[in-house]
Amino acid sequence: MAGGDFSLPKARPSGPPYFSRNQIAAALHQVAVLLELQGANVFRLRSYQNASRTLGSITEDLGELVATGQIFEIKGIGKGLGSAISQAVGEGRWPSDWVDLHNNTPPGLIEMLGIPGLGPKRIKIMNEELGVDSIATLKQAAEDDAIAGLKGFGAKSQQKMLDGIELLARFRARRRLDVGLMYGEAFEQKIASIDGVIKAQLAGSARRRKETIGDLDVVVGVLDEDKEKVSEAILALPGIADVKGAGDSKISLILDTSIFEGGFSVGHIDPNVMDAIGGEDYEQLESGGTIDAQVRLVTPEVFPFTLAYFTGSKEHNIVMRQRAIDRGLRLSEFGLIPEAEAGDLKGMAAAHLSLPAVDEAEIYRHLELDWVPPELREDTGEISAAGEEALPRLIVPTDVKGALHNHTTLSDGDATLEQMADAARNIGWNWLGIADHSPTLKVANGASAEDLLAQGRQIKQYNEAWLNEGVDFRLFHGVESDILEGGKLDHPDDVLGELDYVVASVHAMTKWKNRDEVTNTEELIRCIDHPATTVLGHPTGRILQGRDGYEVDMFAVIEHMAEHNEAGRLKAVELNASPYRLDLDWRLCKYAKTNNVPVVINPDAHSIRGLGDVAYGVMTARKGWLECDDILNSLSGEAMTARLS
Ligand code: DGT
Ligand code: CA
Ligand code: CA
Ligand code: ZN
Repeated sequence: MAGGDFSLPKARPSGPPYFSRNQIAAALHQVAVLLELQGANVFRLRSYQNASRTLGSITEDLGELVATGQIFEIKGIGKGLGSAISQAVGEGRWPSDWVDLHNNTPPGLIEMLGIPGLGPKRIKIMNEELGVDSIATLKQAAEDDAIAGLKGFGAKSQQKMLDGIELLARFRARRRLDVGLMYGEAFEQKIASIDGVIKAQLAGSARRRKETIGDLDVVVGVLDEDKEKVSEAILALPGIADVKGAGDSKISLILDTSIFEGGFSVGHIDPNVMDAIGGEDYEQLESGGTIDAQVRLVTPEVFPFTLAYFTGSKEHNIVMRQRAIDRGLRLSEFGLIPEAEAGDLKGMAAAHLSLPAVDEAEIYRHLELDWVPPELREDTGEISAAGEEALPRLIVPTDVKGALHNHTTLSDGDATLEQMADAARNIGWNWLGIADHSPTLKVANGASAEDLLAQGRQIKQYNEAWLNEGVDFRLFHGVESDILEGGKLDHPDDVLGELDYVVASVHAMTKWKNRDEVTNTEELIRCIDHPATTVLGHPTGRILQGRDGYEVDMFAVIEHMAEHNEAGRLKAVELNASPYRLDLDWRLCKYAKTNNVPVVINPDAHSIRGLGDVAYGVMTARKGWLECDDILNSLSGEAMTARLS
């Protein structure tokens, strides 16, 4: 519920049953919360809480329990609640006292329920004692230090509320790419399987693989005569928390986590990252989260134009439209229409005059352009490149043969060296680099020099065995060294000399964030100058939706790395593929490319599953114009051995 919608669930279009067991349980829970906000009798609200919990755990079919009257026999569901549930399930109508309760509760109080860790009891106290009646007034009261003085509150819980307000605002504004894609792809597939849908495709920033997503945009191809039927079927899909607007060709709605049949979990997160995004509060927000979605229904002839338009970006569209104007054409979401013929006709009314296009490529061809991959549509030179046959040949997932920054149980990973190697082989890689944490990073169980060297001997044995068996797979041995004061590395030179490579990364974020750009840049450059440093790990330290990176002049850093590479010394910049980081930013990938600084896409895997994050790194690298030759990951095991020696 937190961060999400707090209104009574909408009935299915047909029934009975008009509501599912989960919807009834959610409604009962809401009633309990609202009663508590209003200061109702404890026994009364407990009966709702208990009923909600009971319904959440039964395995019988609710429709049947209601139809047979067995609902009244369930422990904790008496006559009153039994009738209320029967009416809802059987007739699709909520009891009027439940509806009244929702209508009579000030929206500001409900809004505050979205703040992680804040419940109805405390909201009621703050409302009575301080007149707090919205998130805005709560924030003011906390900043005025008025809450700390309330009985049972204190300075700590006051601060926690301020943090919660900030977290909620950030969370509501945009979502990370991985989360947006999970919702988007689930929704796209559900729509695609509806009878009458010719094609459904995710557009907008999700299709462009931006690092964060504002809302989802889906374009649906459907014949005119099927529009109504399809639109009704979309509104009846599971996972729709609310409908903001539904017209003939446009639907705006809110999706929630019930769209995921297997449930929704955030998976394993590096504790360091977890901290930055709000810890348990974040998990709570995410599991009760929602995302907005806009659906456009269009006929198949118009589909490519609508898809191109809603893929954006707005900036890309503006340049495209101008290019059309220069050729006497009018480009819109409905078509590419000769100006001379269009006259006063606008929108769909002019669609029949459009030049034909079976796909997006044909639209680009009409404008004398190559098809531009969606990731590049940000108006950063892609349109002129498309006019000169100069678009990059972007990398694809299968170009990745290995990655350099991965952890094992030697530091803070979940999987052993052997398990990680097996997993890498299973996904078709030819090599894997192991870079566990260095001793200074105690929170991540940084390994001692002794343990590190022992890991190296084990790696050597594995490599010899694979060589003898004729298996084309090898491990490289590195370390993720913390960058210490003065840009120093975290092991003596003789230990570093035993390794294949070093990933140098900043972990003392507080110190680096409190320092100026010039000093930080100098420190990074000093560390890069260390002969043992091979890769600069998560170069800015940013956590998406969590914290900004430290101040640093990445242009200067990349230029400095370029000098090393020119002199034949390998200095690569990491594109950390964790969807929480995606650091190097795609906007800087192109800069690395033009400076001939190799990029290495690294999952920073702390588990077998973590290796899969490389997919997000590939998306971001594509967005940053990277080709096979620009990344180290595309090298064969043999070529990688040569690059590292
Ligand atoms: P988001 O949702 O903030 O992550 O970013 P987008 O790019 O998905 O933006 P959104 O959802 O507002 O609109 C989807 C696309 O529709 C956008 O990328 C381009 C197109 N579009 C929306 N508004 C305009 C506009 O005013 N002019 C033009 N040329 N295109 C627009
Ligand atoms: Ca969007
Ligand atoms: Ca949108
Ligand atoms: Zn790491």
